[in-house]
Amino acid sequence: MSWHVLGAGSLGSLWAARLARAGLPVRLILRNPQRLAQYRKAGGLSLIEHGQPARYAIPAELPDAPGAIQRLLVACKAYDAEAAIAQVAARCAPRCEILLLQNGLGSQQAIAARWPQARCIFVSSTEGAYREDDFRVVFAGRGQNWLGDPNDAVPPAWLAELDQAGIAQNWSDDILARLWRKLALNCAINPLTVLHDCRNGELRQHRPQVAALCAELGELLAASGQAAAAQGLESETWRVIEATAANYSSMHQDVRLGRRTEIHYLLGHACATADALGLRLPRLRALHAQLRAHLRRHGLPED
Ligand code: NAD
Ligand code: KPL
Repeated sequence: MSWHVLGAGSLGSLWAARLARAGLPVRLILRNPQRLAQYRKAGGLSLIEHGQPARYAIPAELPDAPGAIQRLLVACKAYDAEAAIAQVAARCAPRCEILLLQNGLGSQQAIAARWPQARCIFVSSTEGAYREDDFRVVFAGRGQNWLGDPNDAVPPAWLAELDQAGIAQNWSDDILARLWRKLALNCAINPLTVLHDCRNGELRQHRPQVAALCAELGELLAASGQAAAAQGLESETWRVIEATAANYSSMHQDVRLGRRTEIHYLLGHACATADALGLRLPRLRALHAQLRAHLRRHGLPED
């Protein structure tokens, strides 16, 4: 059974290259004929590991190509994922499996609700990759991929293919807790690095602000039925800040490069959930408003 990879950006290329390297059947789905022509000209996907590039001539096709899709890995940004799946939905087999690599929360639930016949598997990844150029991706940080299905605890048999491909994986019986925890960490760190225009480690100078946000995020997690994900949130936030002290957060990098952020699926999702639960959380809401104003001033979408 083929892996169809929708979105040949950083993470999509990282997954596709490793699957192909292990001899597993993979096909890339590119968004339009121009991208397909550029890909063919590049001669395949290049993955750079430890400074060494290797090229993989993975077959690529357009969304409306013939052939049923049984297993779809969606590696678009959260704001593009649903529309991208809609372009291939007619090709999806009745019990198609859709792996969703998006950060934050909200896009996964919208997709699962729109295609209830598919099995949607949510993925929380701590791996790091970035695009050096079109179809040239650097594997920048080893990590873990947590996979889970909120509606079905039985792991799929093909997890063994990920092991075969050297893709670090763990099946989670509570993937929503993992995604909520990562969302909370991202909400406590990323917006402040944008507003203070600083590296993660420089948040040490804003300790009370980080602490106050962690307290409200903990309250939100507990009220959302994620009490376990709320445990020790502030100490883990500081651990992550120390471990990534020299780095700029992904949101900081997006803003600096003039790219749309995933704010809607991070702080936006946190504030929308707080609204639905009738929670006040004034610091989180103020942070959301400040970040939106900052994005507006930089000519970037506010959601
Ligand atoms: P990216 O921008 O590098 O790649 C997204 C790709 O999707 C782009 O190539 C884009 O052209 C493509 N795309 C968008 N719409 C499409 C469509 N309709 N049809 C086909 N292709 C389409 O993004 P990324 O960094 O790989 O991130 C993907 C997701 O993974 C995000 O939610 C991100 O937060 C998450 N994530 C990324 C990393 C990382 O290190 N890059 C780590 C953890 C999580
Ligand atoms: O995931 C991150 C990001 O930059 O998006 C970390 C390093 C955890 C900071 O929130």
